[in-house]
Amino acid sequence: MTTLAQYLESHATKPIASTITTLATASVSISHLLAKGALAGIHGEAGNENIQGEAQKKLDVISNDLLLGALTANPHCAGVASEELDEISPANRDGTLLVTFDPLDGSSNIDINMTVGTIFSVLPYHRTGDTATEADFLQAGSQQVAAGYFIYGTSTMLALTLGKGVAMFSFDPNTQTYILINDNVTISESTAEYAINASNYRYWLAPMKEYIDGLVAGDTGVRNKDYNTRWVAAMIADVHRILIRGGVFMYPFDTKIAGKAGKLRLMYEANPMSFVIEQAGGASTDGVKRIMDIAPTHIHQRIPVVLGAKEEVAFVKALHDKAGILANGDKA
Ligand code: AFP
Repeated sequence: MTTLAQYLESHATKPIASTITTLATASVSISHLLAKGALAGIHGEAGNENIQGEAQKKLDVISNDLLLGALTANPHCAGVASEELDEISPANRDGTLLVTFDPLDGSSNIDINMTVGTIFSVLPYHRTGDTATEADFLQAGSQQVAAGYFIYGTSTMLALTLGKGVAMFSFDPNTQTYILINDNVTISESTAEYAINASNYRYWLAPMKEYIDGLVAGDTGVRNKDYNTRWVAAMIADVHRILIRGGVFMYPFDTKIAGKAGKLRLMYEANPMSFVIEQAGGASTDGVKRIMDIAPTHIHQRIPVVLGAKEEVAFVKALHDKAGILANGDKA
């Protein structure tokens, strides 16, 4: 039996091991709060809006504060950026790492007792000034040194990549430790299961409509096989399902909200999940480009996401290429 501490000891540098341990400790507190649910008085709205203009749940705020407090106290952490906070938080001047996180992905699921999770990404800090600034965070996903998520479902689990495959851990409530259950998580290149919010169909670009039309047509269409749909409406749960049993997840470019290319955030959701999926043998694109090659322009940037089984991701990209779609959704 290998604990997370033992795994980190043999697979990670000291700063990375320490940072992941800090994240894991905070995740245990979040998991305990979630387990108490309504009894802890944490259901409902906190009455604020985050930078994305969404209502914050009480537990979003609590989880954010827990992670922020723990990470800024870690001497290896030079700065922290949270999906819930407008500004980045500079931390320790001698730190060598930057951490971004979505404290509670899928938080609209809390009140209905469904799966939520914490997504994190760890980047190197290349000292440019006295303390970390937003510009220091704007690195492509390919620069990540670690990423993963804690999923609070029927059990609490951690999926972690340090850039050499993906390891899966399960939280043992008896010993209060994460135990390694799979040190080489892989996903199949092909699949017959896809995840998308089809209510946005009319807002999609033509290649995405063409792709989904093909899947819906099943064995009577161009793909010659029947597909199944799953949509939890929490990226964390949809991506976890793909890691466990394969599939493709999409939140594509849409014109629903003017000026926003997609719903998901590059720095808090798309990059860390792309790193995990690629390290498990899958692929990830915004339709035009590999997500981890995108140079971020803003810490809260949103982008379209298509990730999972390689065959499907390549098929979607080929349709976008054929249609001459550019990165901003325009046609060439
Ligand atoms: P919340 O964290 O605000 O609940 O959003 C979750 C999420 O960003 C992502 O995890 C889901 O895939 C996506 O929203 C679901 O969005 P729709 O409600 O538009 O299907």
